[in-house]
Amino acid sequence: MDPRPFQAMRQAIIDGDEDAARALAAGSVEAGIDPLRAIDDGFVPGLRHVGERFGTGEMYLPDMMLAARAMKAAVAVLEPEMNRRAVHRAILGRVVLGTVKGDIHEIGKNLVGMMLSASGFEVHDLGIDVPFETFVQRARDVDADIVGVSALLTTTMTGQRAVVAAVEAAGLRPRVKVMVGGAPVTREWAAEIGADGHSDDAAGAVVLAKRLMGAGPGDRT
Ligand code: B1M
Repeated sequence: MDPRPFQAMRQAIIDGDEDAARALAAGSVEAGIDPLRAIDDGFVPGLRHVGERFGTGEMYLPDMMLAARAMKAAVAVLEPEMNRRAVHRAILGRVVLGTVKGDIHEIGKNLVGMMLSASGFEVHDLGIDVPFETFVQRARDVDADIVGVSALLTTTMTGQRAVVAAVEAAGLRPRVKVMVGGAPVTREWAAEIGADGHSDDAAGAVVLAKRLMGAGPGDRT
């Protein structure tokens, strides 16, 4: 496939160009490009580039904010197409999902939520900066099967341990499974905190969630 649209998507995110990102997303839908492919091969590499440059001091917080805004604009255009392509009948399970307390990164968590919904899960998205008790409270309220906890900072990853402990203390485990994810999260970390599994990306999160529901192979931490 012609790599140019993907390069343009990447560049739109690096430039923090919301209008271009939106237009490229719409163009990709018109061209019949799989929205997931547009996200993974086009837009996300742009975010990654900005993150790396931020890490080395070559780009700054406002650059990251603009890139994130452009990314969200693109995803908003792609989401209906993702849902349109979704093929599912029955509800596979209920997932309570959120980004842990102290952490406001939401793009990856939102993608995970979208993919889970598109795959047949009922997703209750608690948003960002979610207190540990809120995960437990909502899991009880909706009779969740899975609690999903995202963390993007090494400083907030510890919050995932607190959520596992809170779910445990509330007597919801082992029926309610806890899955964790986010850029710094590893298999070793998930095992250390007693989570039921982790995934490196949104597609893997779906495989894992299905496995936790007893419906697929998944990746076991
Ligand atoms: Co932030 N930030 N940021 N940031 N930011 C990172 C994470 C960082 C790695 C950049 C860097 O330094 N290179 C760095 C963390 C360093 C560290 O802890 N080791 C960092 C920092 C330092 C910060 C601030 C502290 C900066 C500051 O203020 N000085 C600050 C913290 C704010 C806070 O949370 N309290 C901050 C702020 C921000 C913005 C607000 C500007 C913005 C977020 C906007 C938003 O979300 N609305 C932002 C962004 C955009 C990034 C980068 C550039 C991109 C993150 C992203 O959206 N990636 C990021 C650099 C990077 O990650 N390379 C960076 C794309 C997304 C699709 O991937 O989120 O990894 P990801 O999600 C993936 C997987 O991880 C997985 O699936 C997703 C889809 O494939 N996954 C799960 C995620 N959650 C999952 C849950 C699951 C399963 C899988 O199950 C439940």
